[in-house]
Amino acid sequence: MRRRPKLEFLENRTLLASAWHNEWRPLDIDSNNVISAIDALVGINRLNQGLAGLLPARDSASNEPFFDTNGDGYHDPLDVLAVINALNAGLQVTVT
Ligand SMILES: [Ca+2]
Ligand SMILES: [Ca+2]
Repeated sequence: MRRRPKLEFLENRTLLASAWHNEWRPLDIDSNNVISAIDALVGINRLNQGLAGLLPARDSASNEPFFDTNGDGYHDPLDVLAVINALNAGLQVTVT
């Protein structure tokens, strides 16, 4: 039996990855290869500017910090809390 080729449409997919998420070092907000209090501070400063919420589109050439530590597309206190919790747990990491 010979089958005729036919075109099938795939369902729409939503890309869940956030461009504001540091894929290799999620808690390294300022992307300097060290997870430190500065990462928390950078995140807190943005929240204090009233910029919490859905993150805008990010220019691929942007060198802005990776505010979205949990990769959900939003910048909110949970992103900063993840850094603070890691630091409180004694995790100050230098990534080589
Ligand atoms: Ca850092
Ligand atoms: Ca987030």
